[in-house]
Amino acid sequence: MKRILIIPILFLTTAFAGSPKIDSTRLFIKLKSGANMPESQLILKSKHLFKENYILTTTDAQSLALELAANRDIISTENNYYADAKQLPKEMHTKANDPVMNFNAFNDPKAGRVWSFASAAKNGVSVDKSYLSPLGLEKEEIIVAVVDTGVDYNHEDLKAVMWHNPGEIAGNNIDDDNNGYIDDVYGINTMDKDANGNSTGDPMASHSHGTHVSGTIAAAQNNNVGIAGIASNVKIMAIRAVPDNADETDADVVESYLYAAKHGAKLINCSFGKRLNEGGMIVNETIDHIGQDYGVLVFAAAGNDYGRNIDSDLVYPASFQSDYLLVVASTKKSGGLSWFSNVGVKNVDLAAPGSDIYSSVPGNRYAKMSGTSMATPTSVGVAAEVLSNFPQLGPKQLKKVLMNAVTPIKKFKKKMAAGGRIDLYNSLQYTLENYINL
Ligand SMILES: [Ca+2]
Ligand SMILES: [Ca+2]
Ligand SMILES: [Ca+2]
Repeated sequence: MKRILIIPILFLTTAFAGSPKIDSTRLFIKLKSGANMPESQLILKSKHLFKENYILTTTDAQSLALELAANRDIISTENNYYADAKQLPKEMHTKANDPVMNFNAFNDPKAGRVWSFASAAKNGVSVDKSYLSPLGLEKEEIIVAVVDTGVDYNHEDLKAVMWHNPGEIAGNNIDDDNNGYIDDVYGINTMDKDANGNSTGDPMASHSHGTHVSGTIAAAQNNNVGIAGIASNVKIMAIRAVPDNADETDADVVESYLYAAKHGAKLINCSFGKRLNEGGMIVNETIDHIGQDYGVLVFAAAGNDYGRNIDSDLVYPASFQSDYLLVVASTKKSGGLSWFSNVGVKNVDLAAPGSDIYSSVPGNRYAKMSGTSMATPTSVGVAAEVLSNFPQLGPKQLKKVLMNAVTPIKKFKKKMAAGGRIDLYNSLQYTLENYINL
C-alpha cells in the first residue's frame, strides 16, 4: 500500500471571487503622442512609464477615469487591479528518509537533495551532466530579476550571488544614482512606500517564497555550503512586489519589470499570477516593451489550479500573448505533471521540475516547496546558464532554444506547446549545433 501523502495547499485561489479589487489611488492612462498631460483636480501626480503610458496618482481613480473618458488627448485609461489574496506555497521540511542523490559536479553538501539536477532519464534537467562536460566557453554574467516576496540577501548561500546596484551607495539615505529610489542596493521594494509614495530600496524577504526561488536559480555553487543553483555566473536582483498574501497590483508588477530591464536584467522570474484581469493590458504591453527594447525574457508560472486549462480559463500573466513570455508547468520526480499544475497547449510553453524542490529559505535554512512557482525558477536557472554561455542570444532565440531542446514527453503533447521538460544539457548542445540558424 502506498504511503499517505500529506498534500500542502498552494496557490489557493478564490474560486468564487467576484470582480477584481481596484486600487482607487492609481490609474494608468495612454496619452496621444504629443498631447499634454490633462489637468484635473483629481490628479495628484503623474509618472511616465514607457512610450505613451503614464501612471497617475489620484484621490479617486474611478471619478478620474470618468472625467478623462471625454478627453480627446487620452487614448485609454486602465484601472490598477489587485491580484486577489491567495496562499503562496509553503515550506515543507525535509524528512530523514528523503532521498539524497549523488551528484559529482558540486561539493555543496545539500546539492544531492535537489532532484531536478538528475539526468533526463531520471526525470531531471541534466544539471550534473552539463557541468561534468562543460562547453569550455567563457561565461558572461547574467542578471536575473526575481520579482517576488523579497530575498534574504544575507543568506549564506545567496549573499555572494546578489546583484549590487553599481551606482548606489548603501545606507546614506540618498538616491545616489538618481533613479528614483533611495538606497536601492539589491533592488527595490514596491510593497513599502516612502512619504512621497515612492517604492523603497530594501527588498529583504518577508515570506520565504522569493528566497527559495532565488536559490534554485543561483545559490552559490561549490562553496561547500548548502545547495547549488542551476546557473553558475548569475546575479540575483531582488524585487519585492508580491505581498505575503500574493495580492500584488499591476502597477507594482509594471514598476518591477521596468526597473529590472533598465538596470540590466535579461531574465525575469515571475512565480505569481492571478485569475481575473478584466481586460487590463498594461502588464502585457510592458512585457512586449522590455522584450523589444531591452532584450528581456519574462518567465511566468502556469499556476496551480489543479490542471486548469489556461487557454480557455485564463490566468495572468501566463495567458498573455507575447513572444517575450515563457510559461512553465510543473513536473514531479516520477516524471509526470505535478497534480496541481495548470496546462494549455497554446499558453503553456514547457514543463520543469516543481514538486518537492529543495532550496534556500531565510535565516540560512533550506526547505522543500512545491508549485509552478518552483518550476519557473528551474527554467530560469537553465535559461541563465544557456545565456551565460551564449550571451548573444536574443530573448526570442533563447525561448526557441529552450522549447526546441526539451526532453519530449508523449503525455505532455496536448498540454503545452513544446510537449516536454526543459533540459540544460540539450539546450546547450542545441545552441552549439544550431547557433548560426537561430
Ligand atoms: Ca537609487
Ligand atoms: Ca544611497
Ligand atoms: Ca552552495
